[in-house]
Amino acid sequence: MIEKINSPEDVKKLNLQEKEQLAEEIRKYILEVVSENGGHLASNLGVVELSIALHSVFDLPKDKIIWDVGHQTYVHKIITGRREALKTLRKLNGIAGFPKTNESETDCFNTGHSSTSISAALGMARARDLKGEKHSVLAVIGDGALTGGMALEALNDAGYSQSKLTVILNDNEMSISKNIGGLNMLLSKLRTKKMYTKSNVSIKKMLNKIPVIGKSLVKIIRRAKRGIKQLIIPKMFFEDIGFRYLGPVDGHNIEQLESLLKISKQLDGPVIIHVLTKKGKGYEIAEKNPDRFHATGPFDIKTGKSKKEKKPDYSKIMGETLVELAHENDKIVAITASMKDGTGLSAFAKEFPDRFFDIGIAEQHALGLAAGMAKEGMIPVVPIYSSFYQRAYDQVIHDIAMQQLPVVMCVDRAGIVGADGETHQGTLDMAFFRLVPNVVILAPKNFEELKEMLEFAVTLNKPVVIRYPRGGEDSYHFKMQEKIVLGKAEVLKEGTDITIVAIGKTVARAMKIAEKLEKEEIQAEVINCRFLKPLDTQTIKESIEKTKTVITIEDGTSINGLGTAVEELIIEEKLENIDFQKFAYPDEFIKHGSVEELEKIYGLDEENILKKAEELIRTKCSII
Ligand SMILES: Cc1ncc(C[n+]2csc(CCOP(=O)(O)OP(=O)(O)O)c2C)c(N)n1
Repeated sequence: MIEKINSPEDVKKLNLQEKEQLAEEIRKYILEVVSENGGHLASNLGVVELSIALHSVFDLPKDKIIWDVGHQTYVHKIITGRREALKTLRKLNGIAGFPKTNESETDCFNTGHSSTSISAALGMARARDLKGEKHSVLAVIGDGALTGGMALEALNDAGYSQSKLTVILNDNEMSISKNIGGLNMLLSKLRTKKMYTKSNVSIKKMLNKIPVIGKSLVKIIRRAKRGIKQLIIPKMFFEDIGFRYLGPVDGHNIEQLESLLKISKQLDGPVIIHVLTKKGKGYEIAEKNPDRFHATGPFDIKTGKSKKEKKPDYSKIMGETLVELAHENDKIVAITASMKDGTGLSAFAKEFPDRFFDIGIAEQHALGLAAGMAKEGMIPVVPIYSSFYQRAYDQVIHDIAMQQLPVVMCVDRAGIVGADGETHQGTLDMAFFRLVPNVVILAPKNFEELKEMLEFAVTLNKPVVIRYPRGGEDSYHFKMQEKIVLGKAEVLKEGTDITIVAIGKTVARAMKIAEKLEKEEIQAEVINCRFLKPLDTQTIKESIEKTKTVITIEDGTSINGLGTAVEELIIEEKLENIDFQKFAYPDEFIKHGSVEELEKIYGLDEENILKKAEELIRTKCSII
């Protein structure tokens, strides 16, 4: 069946039984691809029937479907002509793990970060109305993503607007871990309502409730069985804020789903369809461990075991260190925006349940909450992925930095993250944090330094950022480790020919390059910057004055990072006749691919930097 599906039209032609068979085949195929390439498994297995039903009822690209987060679009990609391409999922030059408007006209809006879909859908609905067009606009949003402030802001506006749009609430009771919060309590009440079935809709009540009735709706209702008793529209929350609530409906029953989708198509005004799904559906191992299979690397289908050996990573080291520090200091609390496992906080949550707060996918609130707790004497540690810190920028500025509150902002997944691509690359954080007054910015060269930086940060009594990358430390063995002193860099190797200033994970690369240069009798001085802010201008200046040649290496954008800081220093200190080269990512969004591939493409690999450093020295010598 799946081999015959090259477009949504092919799905529309199938009868119910064939669609059910297709669902099973799609599941098997996704399992095969994700077990090879890695990716978001459980969420995709949960939306197979929903995606088939959506493509059966709506016509893309005329109708618009915006997928919140967008990690659950593999089924949609298969149906919309990308079945074979899915084998290249998340690979360099392959298809992306998220919707991309440049990949297909059926991907109408790029997503990757949570809780944006209802705003964008309402925007499209309003534009449609202003242009006098007639088509459907839908947002598919998970119960996790609904905890994000932006989704709630959009619901508030959409309910009041009375614009025609449909919100599909894909409720699987899970964010990455178990979903939490007051809204989850509301949803669990709604879940216990009698499920929608085609046959329990009362025609009479339906006709009274629905303001606009299209001919096709009348047909659907005529087809509904006799003896229909109940229309399930609980008068709760969603109805009160202006939505028509339909459901709950079994998200694995294509017939029921199509029936409700067709009804929503006929309704004017905002509609919310409450769809109940099971994360990981159809693959028992994922059904039992939906959090582990939310996003996974390659794994063995039979056992579910990861194909790669699990090594310690920066997140784990941060989490373990925090547990140790929290034993000594009862003021330390940890806050996560729905990323307990990803940020290494699971152990902390177990050890200190009263000092651990999972606050939903709500980075802004996480930082606001941290500010409040810090004001009252606590020391909040808030690990959030670099690209999600973008959400909370004003909270960093307005709530934390301006009041100089001692919040420790751990920026996880800083730098290039790889396969998740442009929405998830953490290349901007150094640039945007550096702009903020009062904030101290650190980056460790290895695990040991991360531990010491965290220990330093929780006693500093200032807003602190510690950024560290995804994955493990470099295999380079550092022979020394100086104590962390505010604003002091660490000179790891002395030299007279070239200064290499590096930060975070790039320090190991700088050392390897310096050792190779040494073999050519070029003496490099390597400075582990440690603090992007306050920068150790004294140490860097003295080194540049000595070598007259400097390169900077950083895993962030070339704008307003380490390179910019050193450039400013050269100008401000009026250092003359300096050869300077910056190694950083360009001013663009970096697509998906492995970290190694992307580093090579953008010239941050050891080989390229070494070559460029040699060229710099050679030109300098030839001039002399
Ligand atoms: C702003 C932001 N913060 C965190 C994440 C990481 N994240 C990706 S999916 C997800 C959980 C989404 O849960 P839900 O919306 O219920 O979808 P499900 O995976 O359960 O289908 C989270 C926290 C993100 N994508 N964006």
